[in-house]
Amino acid sequence: MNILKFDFSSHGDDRGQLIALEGKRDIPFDIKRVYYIYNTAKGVRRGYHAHKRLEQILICVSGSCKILLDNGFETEEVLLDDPTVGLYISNNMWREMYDFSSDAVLLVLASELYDEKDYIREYQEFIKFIRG
Ligand code: T46
Repeated sequence: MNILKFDFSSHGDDRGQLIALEGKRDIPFDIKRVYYIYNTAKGVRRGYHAHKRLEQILICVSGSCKILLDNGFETEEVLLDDPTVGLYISNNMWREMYDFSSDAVLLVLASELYDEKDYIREYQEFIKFIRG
């Protein structure tokens, strides 16, 4: 599977690091929504859905977690453990997030406002949607 990751440049000095992300410059879409996942209990696995339209960038800004990507034909596991790296997730991609470290903060930049109708939450429905 073709995994698209973005390497963000960090403005570092003796005070520490700062990363700024601008829609359509540092990432390929306008940012309409930001959310973050934190305080994830040990052993939790979440996600289990795909989106019909939504595109997102996932950045583990603290700690680490793993992402399973499934395009309906192939799967790939991606480790996110670096705040300078963003994982692009296109529409029509099943995702699961797991192995969160206790300090993990998963920041998500989204191309659309929240819309429950955009979710495909049943795996078999996803496979039908992809394969026609
Ligand atoms: C995704 C992965 C990476 C809202 O009210 N607004 C929002 O913008 C979001 C994202 C969620 N919610 C509500 C809906 C649920 O009642 O927050 C609750 C938890 O959402 P969900 O169970 O969908 O969380 P995850 O971790 O399974 O999935 C989330 C995103 O929903 C999803 O788009 O790609 O993170």
